[in-house]
Amino acid sequence: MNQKQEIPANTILKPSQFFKITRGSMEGSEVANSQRTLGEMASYYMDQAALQKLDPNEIIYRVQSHMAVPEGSPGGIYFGTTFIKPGQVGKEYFMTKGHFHSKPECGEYYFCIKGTGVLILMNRQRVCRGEHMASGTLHYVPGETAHRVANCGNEELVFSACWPSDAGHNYEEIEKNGFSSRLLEHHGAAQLVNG
Ligand code: S6P
Ligand code: ZN
Repeated sequence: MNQKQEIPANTILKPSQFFKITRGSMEGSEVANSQRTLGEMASYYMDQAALQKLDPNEIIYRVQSHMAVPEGSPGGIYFGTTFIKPGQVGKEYFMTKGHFHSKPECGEYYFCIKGTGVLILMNRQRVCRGEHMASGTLHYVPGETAHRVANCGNEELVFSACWPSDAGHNYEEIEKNGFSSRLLEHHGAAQLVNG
């Protein structure tokens, strides 16, 4: 949490937080870091035999975020960058867990810094669609829509996001029921496939 000191009128402050536009990385005392290993996401992948052959300690993605107000505060917005490694579990590309928002009507912006991937969106009727991500693509995630990103390229996929500070994360629903489609490699190309 940020303890903001009172700033005298007309002060022009030096910037204290940084966003490296070409890399997507964030720097500053208020930047928080988190990561997800393959082991933590074991149940999310389809091919459990392929999963057993991989290192459960491998970090699949990491997230940097700047949350200027306490989590859950109405009216604020958060900013973050996600870095997903390239790779597959069998035919399934490395991906984020994915979630609905706890306040389900909250939307979110995603924009891609580098790499290639697919933003997978699933509505409340469990119908999925995908949007290609590449450097410069901008994506609006509507409310009531689960969102997950899979990296189908050969390099790290980096994207940034902006979301309401009271959106929250409902991971339980995806943990329990998954997405209705998966991003799988088929003859070298990425395809969204039911299942
Ligand atoms: C937050 C936003 C992203 C994700 C991040 C990791 O609302 O959608 O910052 O948190 O991409 O994905 P996940 O599904 O593990 O939170
Ligand atoms: Zn979100």
